Amino acid sequence: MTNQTDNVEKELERLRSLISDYNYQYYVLDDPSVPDAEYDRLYRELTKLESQYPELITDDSPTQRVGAKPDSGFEEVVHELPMLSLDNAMDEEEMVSFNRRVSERLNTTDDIEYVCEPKLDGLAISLLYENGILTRAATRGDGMQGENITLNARTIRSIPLKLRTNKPPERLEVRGEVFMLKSSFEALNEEARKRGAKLFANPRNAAAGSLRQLDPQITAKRNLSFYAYSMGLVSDDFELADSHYERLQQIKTLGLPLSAEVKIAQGIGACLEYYQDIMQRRDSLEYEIDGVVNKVNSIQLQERLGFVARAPRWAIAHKFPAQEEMTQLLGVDFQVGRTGAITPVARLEPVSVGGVTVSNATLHNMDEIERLGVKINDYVIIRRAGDVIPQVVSVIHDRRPDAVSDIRAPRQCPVCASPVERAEGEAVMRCTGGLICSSQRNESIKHFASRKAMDIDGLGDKLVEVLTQKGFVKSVSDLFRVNKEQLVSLERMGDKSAENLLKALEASKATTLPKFLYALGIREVGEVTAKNIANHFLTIDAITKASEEELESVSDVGPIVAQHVHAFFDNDDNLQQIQSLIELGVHWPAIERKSDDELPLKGKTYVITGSFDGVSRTEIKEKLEALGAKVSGSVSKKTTALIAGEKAGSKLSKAEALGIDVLGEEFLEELD
Ligand code: 5U1
Repeated sequence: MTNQTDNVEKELERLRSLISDYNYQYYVLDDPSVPDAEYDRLYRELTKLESQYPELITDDSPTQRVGAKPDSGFEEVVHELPMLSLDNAMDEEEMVSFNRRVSERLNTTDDIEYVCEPKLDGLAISLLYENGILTRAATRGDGMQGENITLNARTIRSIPLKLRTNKPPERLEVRGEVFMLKSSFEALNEEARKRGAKLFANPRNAAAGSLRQLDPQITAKRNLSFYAYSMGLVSDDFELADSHYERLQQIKTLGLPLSAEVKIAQGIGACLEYYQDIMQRRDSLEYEIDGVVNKVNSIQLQERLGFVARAPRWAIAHKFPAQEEMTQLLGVDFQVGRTGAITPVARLEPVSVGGVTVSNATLHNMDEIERLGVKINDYVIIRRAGDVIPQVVSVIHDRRPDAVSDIRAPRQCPVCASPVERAEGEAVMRCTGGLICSSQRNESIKHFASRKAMDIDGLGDKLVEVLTQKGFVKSVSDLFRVNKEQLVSLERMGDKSAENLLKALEASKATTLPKFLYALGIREVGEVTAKNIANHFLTIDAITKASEEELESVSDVGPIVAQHVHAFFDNDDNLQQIQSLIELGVHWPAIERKSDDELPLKGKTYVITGSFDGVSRTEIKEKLEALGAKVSGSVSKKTTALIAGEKAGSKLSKAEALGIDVLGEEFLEELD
């Protein structure tokens, strides 16, 4: 080997090792030590050097995650040790019976030590490392035989291609779950919705669909995640720990990620507490879970307990109440939104889903109806997860009644009878009535009054409906023209409430340009885009006069958004409304031009956890970023502060342990 090649190899090794360390800190320790930009810089450096010396590229290099599409489908893989399934406990009583059976078999009255883990709603896979290198990944399949998905598993960034040890075992099989973060799922569906493409019903289906792609390039784009939960085959040269918990720590030391929620519980009482606690925090977790897995911790006791059929006697899945239920589709209503978008909404035979009665669910658009193949009177599966609007996820074709009827797209707006149009390549139907359409008008007024827009305290959706029905309000500017006499004439509106509403209307006139712009309800202009446009042009006058080209120079504004903004201000009625609002007293302070360095949160790093009233974590992130801050996924010494909402979990404990400032919802108001 020449001296130069020797040096290049050393440099390649240095870069790969640094990238591997950063990956480990990010995915396994959940504690990144370098900013993304530094990671990207090293990655680019490695790619460049490898392109100059292709003969020195190794299969375990981080640049080699995405390979070429194989010629044929997935090969079969026989699991040397079957991949077991888990028995389920559907309620506390069944959990108590499970614990009793364990105690009786072990002939003990002492508390059993369990390990509690979240039951991730994903797909079980097996990863085989031979001499430290990932050589094969396989799906669980039927437990005996799965499919070889190595090329796809290699694209998952949290799965190391090489174990972090100098003395790797000859063979080590790690088992765990591939899943999709809720945020990745939402982004994937949002992008599909924009393209009018098929939506995934839930993160699990999205993960399954992504893992079973024949082209690894597609899987690579899907942002899948992995958490390990056990070992399978292990060669004799590896010294296994005596407890499940310690074995998980061994897996972690080797570079594979675990859920941060894995805990030891002494006795069944502690298992049930863990279950209740994590169920409470379920919506604020970054991934979907459908229960808790409880495992006897001691391996010796596990061995004494053994198996029945294909499930271990030492483990059980304590399931959460279902988020999906079956019901009948009674009819479909078409709702018209503020921008004219017409959404089919399923009217359902009311059904309780996880304790909440659901009688409506979204069907998104006509493409989705076609994809589902759903007809009126069909039995359907509906799903309710977190705060998201319930949705119809599938049809039970086997139960189709004789009398079903097609769902027909309306040709006319169901509210104002204006023609409905559907632009080429768009999945969404729209009412062309504009502000003639009372539904569009009402929805625009509701949006204008809402908290993140003009924030008119006490003017909720119901009251807007009443004011428009009575004919007191026909446009957003009319809101500032209502008088006390009109208000007290409304049902259940006393003198005091009327005065309070008038005061709130008056107070709302003092706003900011970004909020005002957002309140106008321009298509595709959310809070962040409104802020970017306002900060770019500084005055409403400049915004109304901006060309599409000028609008496109604003960060985050592409040709479509620019077109919508331009079209909005090209409309005389809209300009008239703005003029009236200003004449009626709506005002805002002038914006001073700020360079990036002057952004108020420049140099600060925040972590967001838990849930917040009326605002998603993504929205908070976007706001912080617009003010120059960085938002990180995990708390570390470098975190400026943790912004904690309801049901904050491990991130809050970590911030407290590190003495990091914890800020509440009030902080978000300061950002406005
Ligand atoms: N968290 C977790 N999920 N899960 C699934 N642990 C776990 N363990 C499993 C399965 C099927 O099986 C082992 C108990 C054998």
